[in-house]
Amino acid sequence: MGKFRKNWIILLFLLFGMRLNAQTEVQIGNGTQTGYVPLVAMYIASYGQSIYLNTELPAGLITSISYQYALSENITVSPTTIYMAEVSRSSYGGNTDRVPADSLTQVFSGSVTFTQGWVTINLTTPFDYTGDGNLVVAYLNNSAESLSSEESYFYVTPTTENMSNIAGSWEGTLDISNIGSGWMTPNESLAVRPNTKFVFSSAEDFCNDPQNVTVTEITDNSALVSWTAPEGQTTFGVSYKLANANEWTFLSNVIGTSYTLEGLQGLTDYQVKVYTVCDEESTSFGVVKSFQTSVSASQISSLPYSESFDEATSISSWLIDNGNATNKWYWGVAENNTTEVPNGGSLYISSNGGTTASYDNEAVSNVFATKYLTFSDALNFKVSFDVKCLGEGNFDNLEVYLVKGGENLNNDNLLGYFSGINSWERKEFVVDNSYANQSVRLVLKWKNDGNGGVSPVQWLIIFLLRRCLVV
Ligand SMILES: [Ca+2]
Ligand SMILES: [Ca+2]
Repeated sequence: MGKFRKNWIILLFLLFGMRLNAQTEVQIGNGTQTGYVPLVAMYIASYGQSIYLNTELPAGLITSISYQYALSENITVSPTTIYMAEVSRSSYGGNTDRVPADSLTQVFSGSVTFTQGWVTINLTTPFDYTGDGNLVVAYLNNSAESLSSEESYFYVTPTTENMSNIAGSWEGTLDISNIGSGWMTPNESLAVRPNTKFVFSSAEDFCNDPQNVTVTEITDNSALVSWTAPEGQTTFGVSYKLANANEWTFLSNVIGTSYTLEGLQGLTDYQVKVYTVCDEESTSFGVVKSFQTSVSASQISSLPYSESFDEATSISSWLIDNGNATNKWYWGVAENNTTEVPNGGSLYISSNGGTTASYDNEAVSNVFATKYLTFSDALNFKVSFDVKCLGEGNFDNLEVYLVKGGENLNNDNLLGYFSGINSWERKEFVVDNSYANQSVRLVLKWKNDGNGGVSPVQWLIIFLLRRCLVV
């Protein structure tokens, strides 16, 4: 997390004592009663807004916000998303009256742990508050679980007008652009505000992120990350991780504005983070970029090609793109149609980490598994595979594409879609020599909508892809 340039501020104080207030802390409220703004921890999701008047606040860059947590029991709210906006209003009307989502700016996204006392949240994106309007702060708790059985959590201070609003949900996460009136109570405007502290910082005290971070020259095993230095800064930190990993791996401190990532794997999604190292104690929050390495020669197979999905180590020759979907492709052993291979595996959709070949038919998913091939010279090519797949008609099904060169998935390269198949069936397709002598992608797409459909969907696919002549 970012820190402020403490040393520099102390130095400034020594040199120019008048500038001690380069960082200003403002506290709003010192009440001793407790309440449930900015969040309701009992509910699985909640959304609180509070208004702070421009007569109470200075103008400046807001770099942190603190709330006074009252309980001895700690809670971790993850994900927490905090938004701010400058508004003309100074209060809320009815229970569903809120500052709309499209006028809010996201200033924090991450996990927040509340322990008894003041808890400070350093904003991931500082908010430039001009002071022309009043400040609204919105706190979205989408933890998707009840974090406490208590009913009030924060020290709050009464106000004459309704200066807060809170909505909660027992049933699902909240979409701030569509809170609606159908959510369970509490859904009300309140004449209290949480006791709150803001830190205002002048812009030059803040350790700024690098700008224009880009990832270029991406190969199957390397990529060049480059950036523009903020004024006066020369040193930057670079970390990276697999896109679906939690922990960042620190690579190096760099003096300069580029760094080459090496030793990467082909067809793999990565994230790289670049941050400014302002001094020994302070770094910026960092800018994160995502990229995918290209296919490596060893991942491109020539014909004849077949895959039984029995060797787990072969998975890296396929590109699996599950995005953030609940129903994911797995290369596992829950199903196997190559019965001559005991404990063999298959490629299937699972919503439970590969344990069973079954899907959650309420979680909309579009996921892809791709194999890169080179086709040689032949008049025709045959693709065949075994499939077992229930699903739901045209709504939840497997689509199989054979895609040339730079083409996108479309109806012309769709071989077929499959559902309602409850025992193994072999499917065969023949394509013509327009595929000859070029690179081809075999793409398996699983899609399902948000309701209906038979689970478990099960399939096992054996691809037996051969050059063949058809007369
Ligand atoms: Ca198999
Ligand atoms: Ca469905």
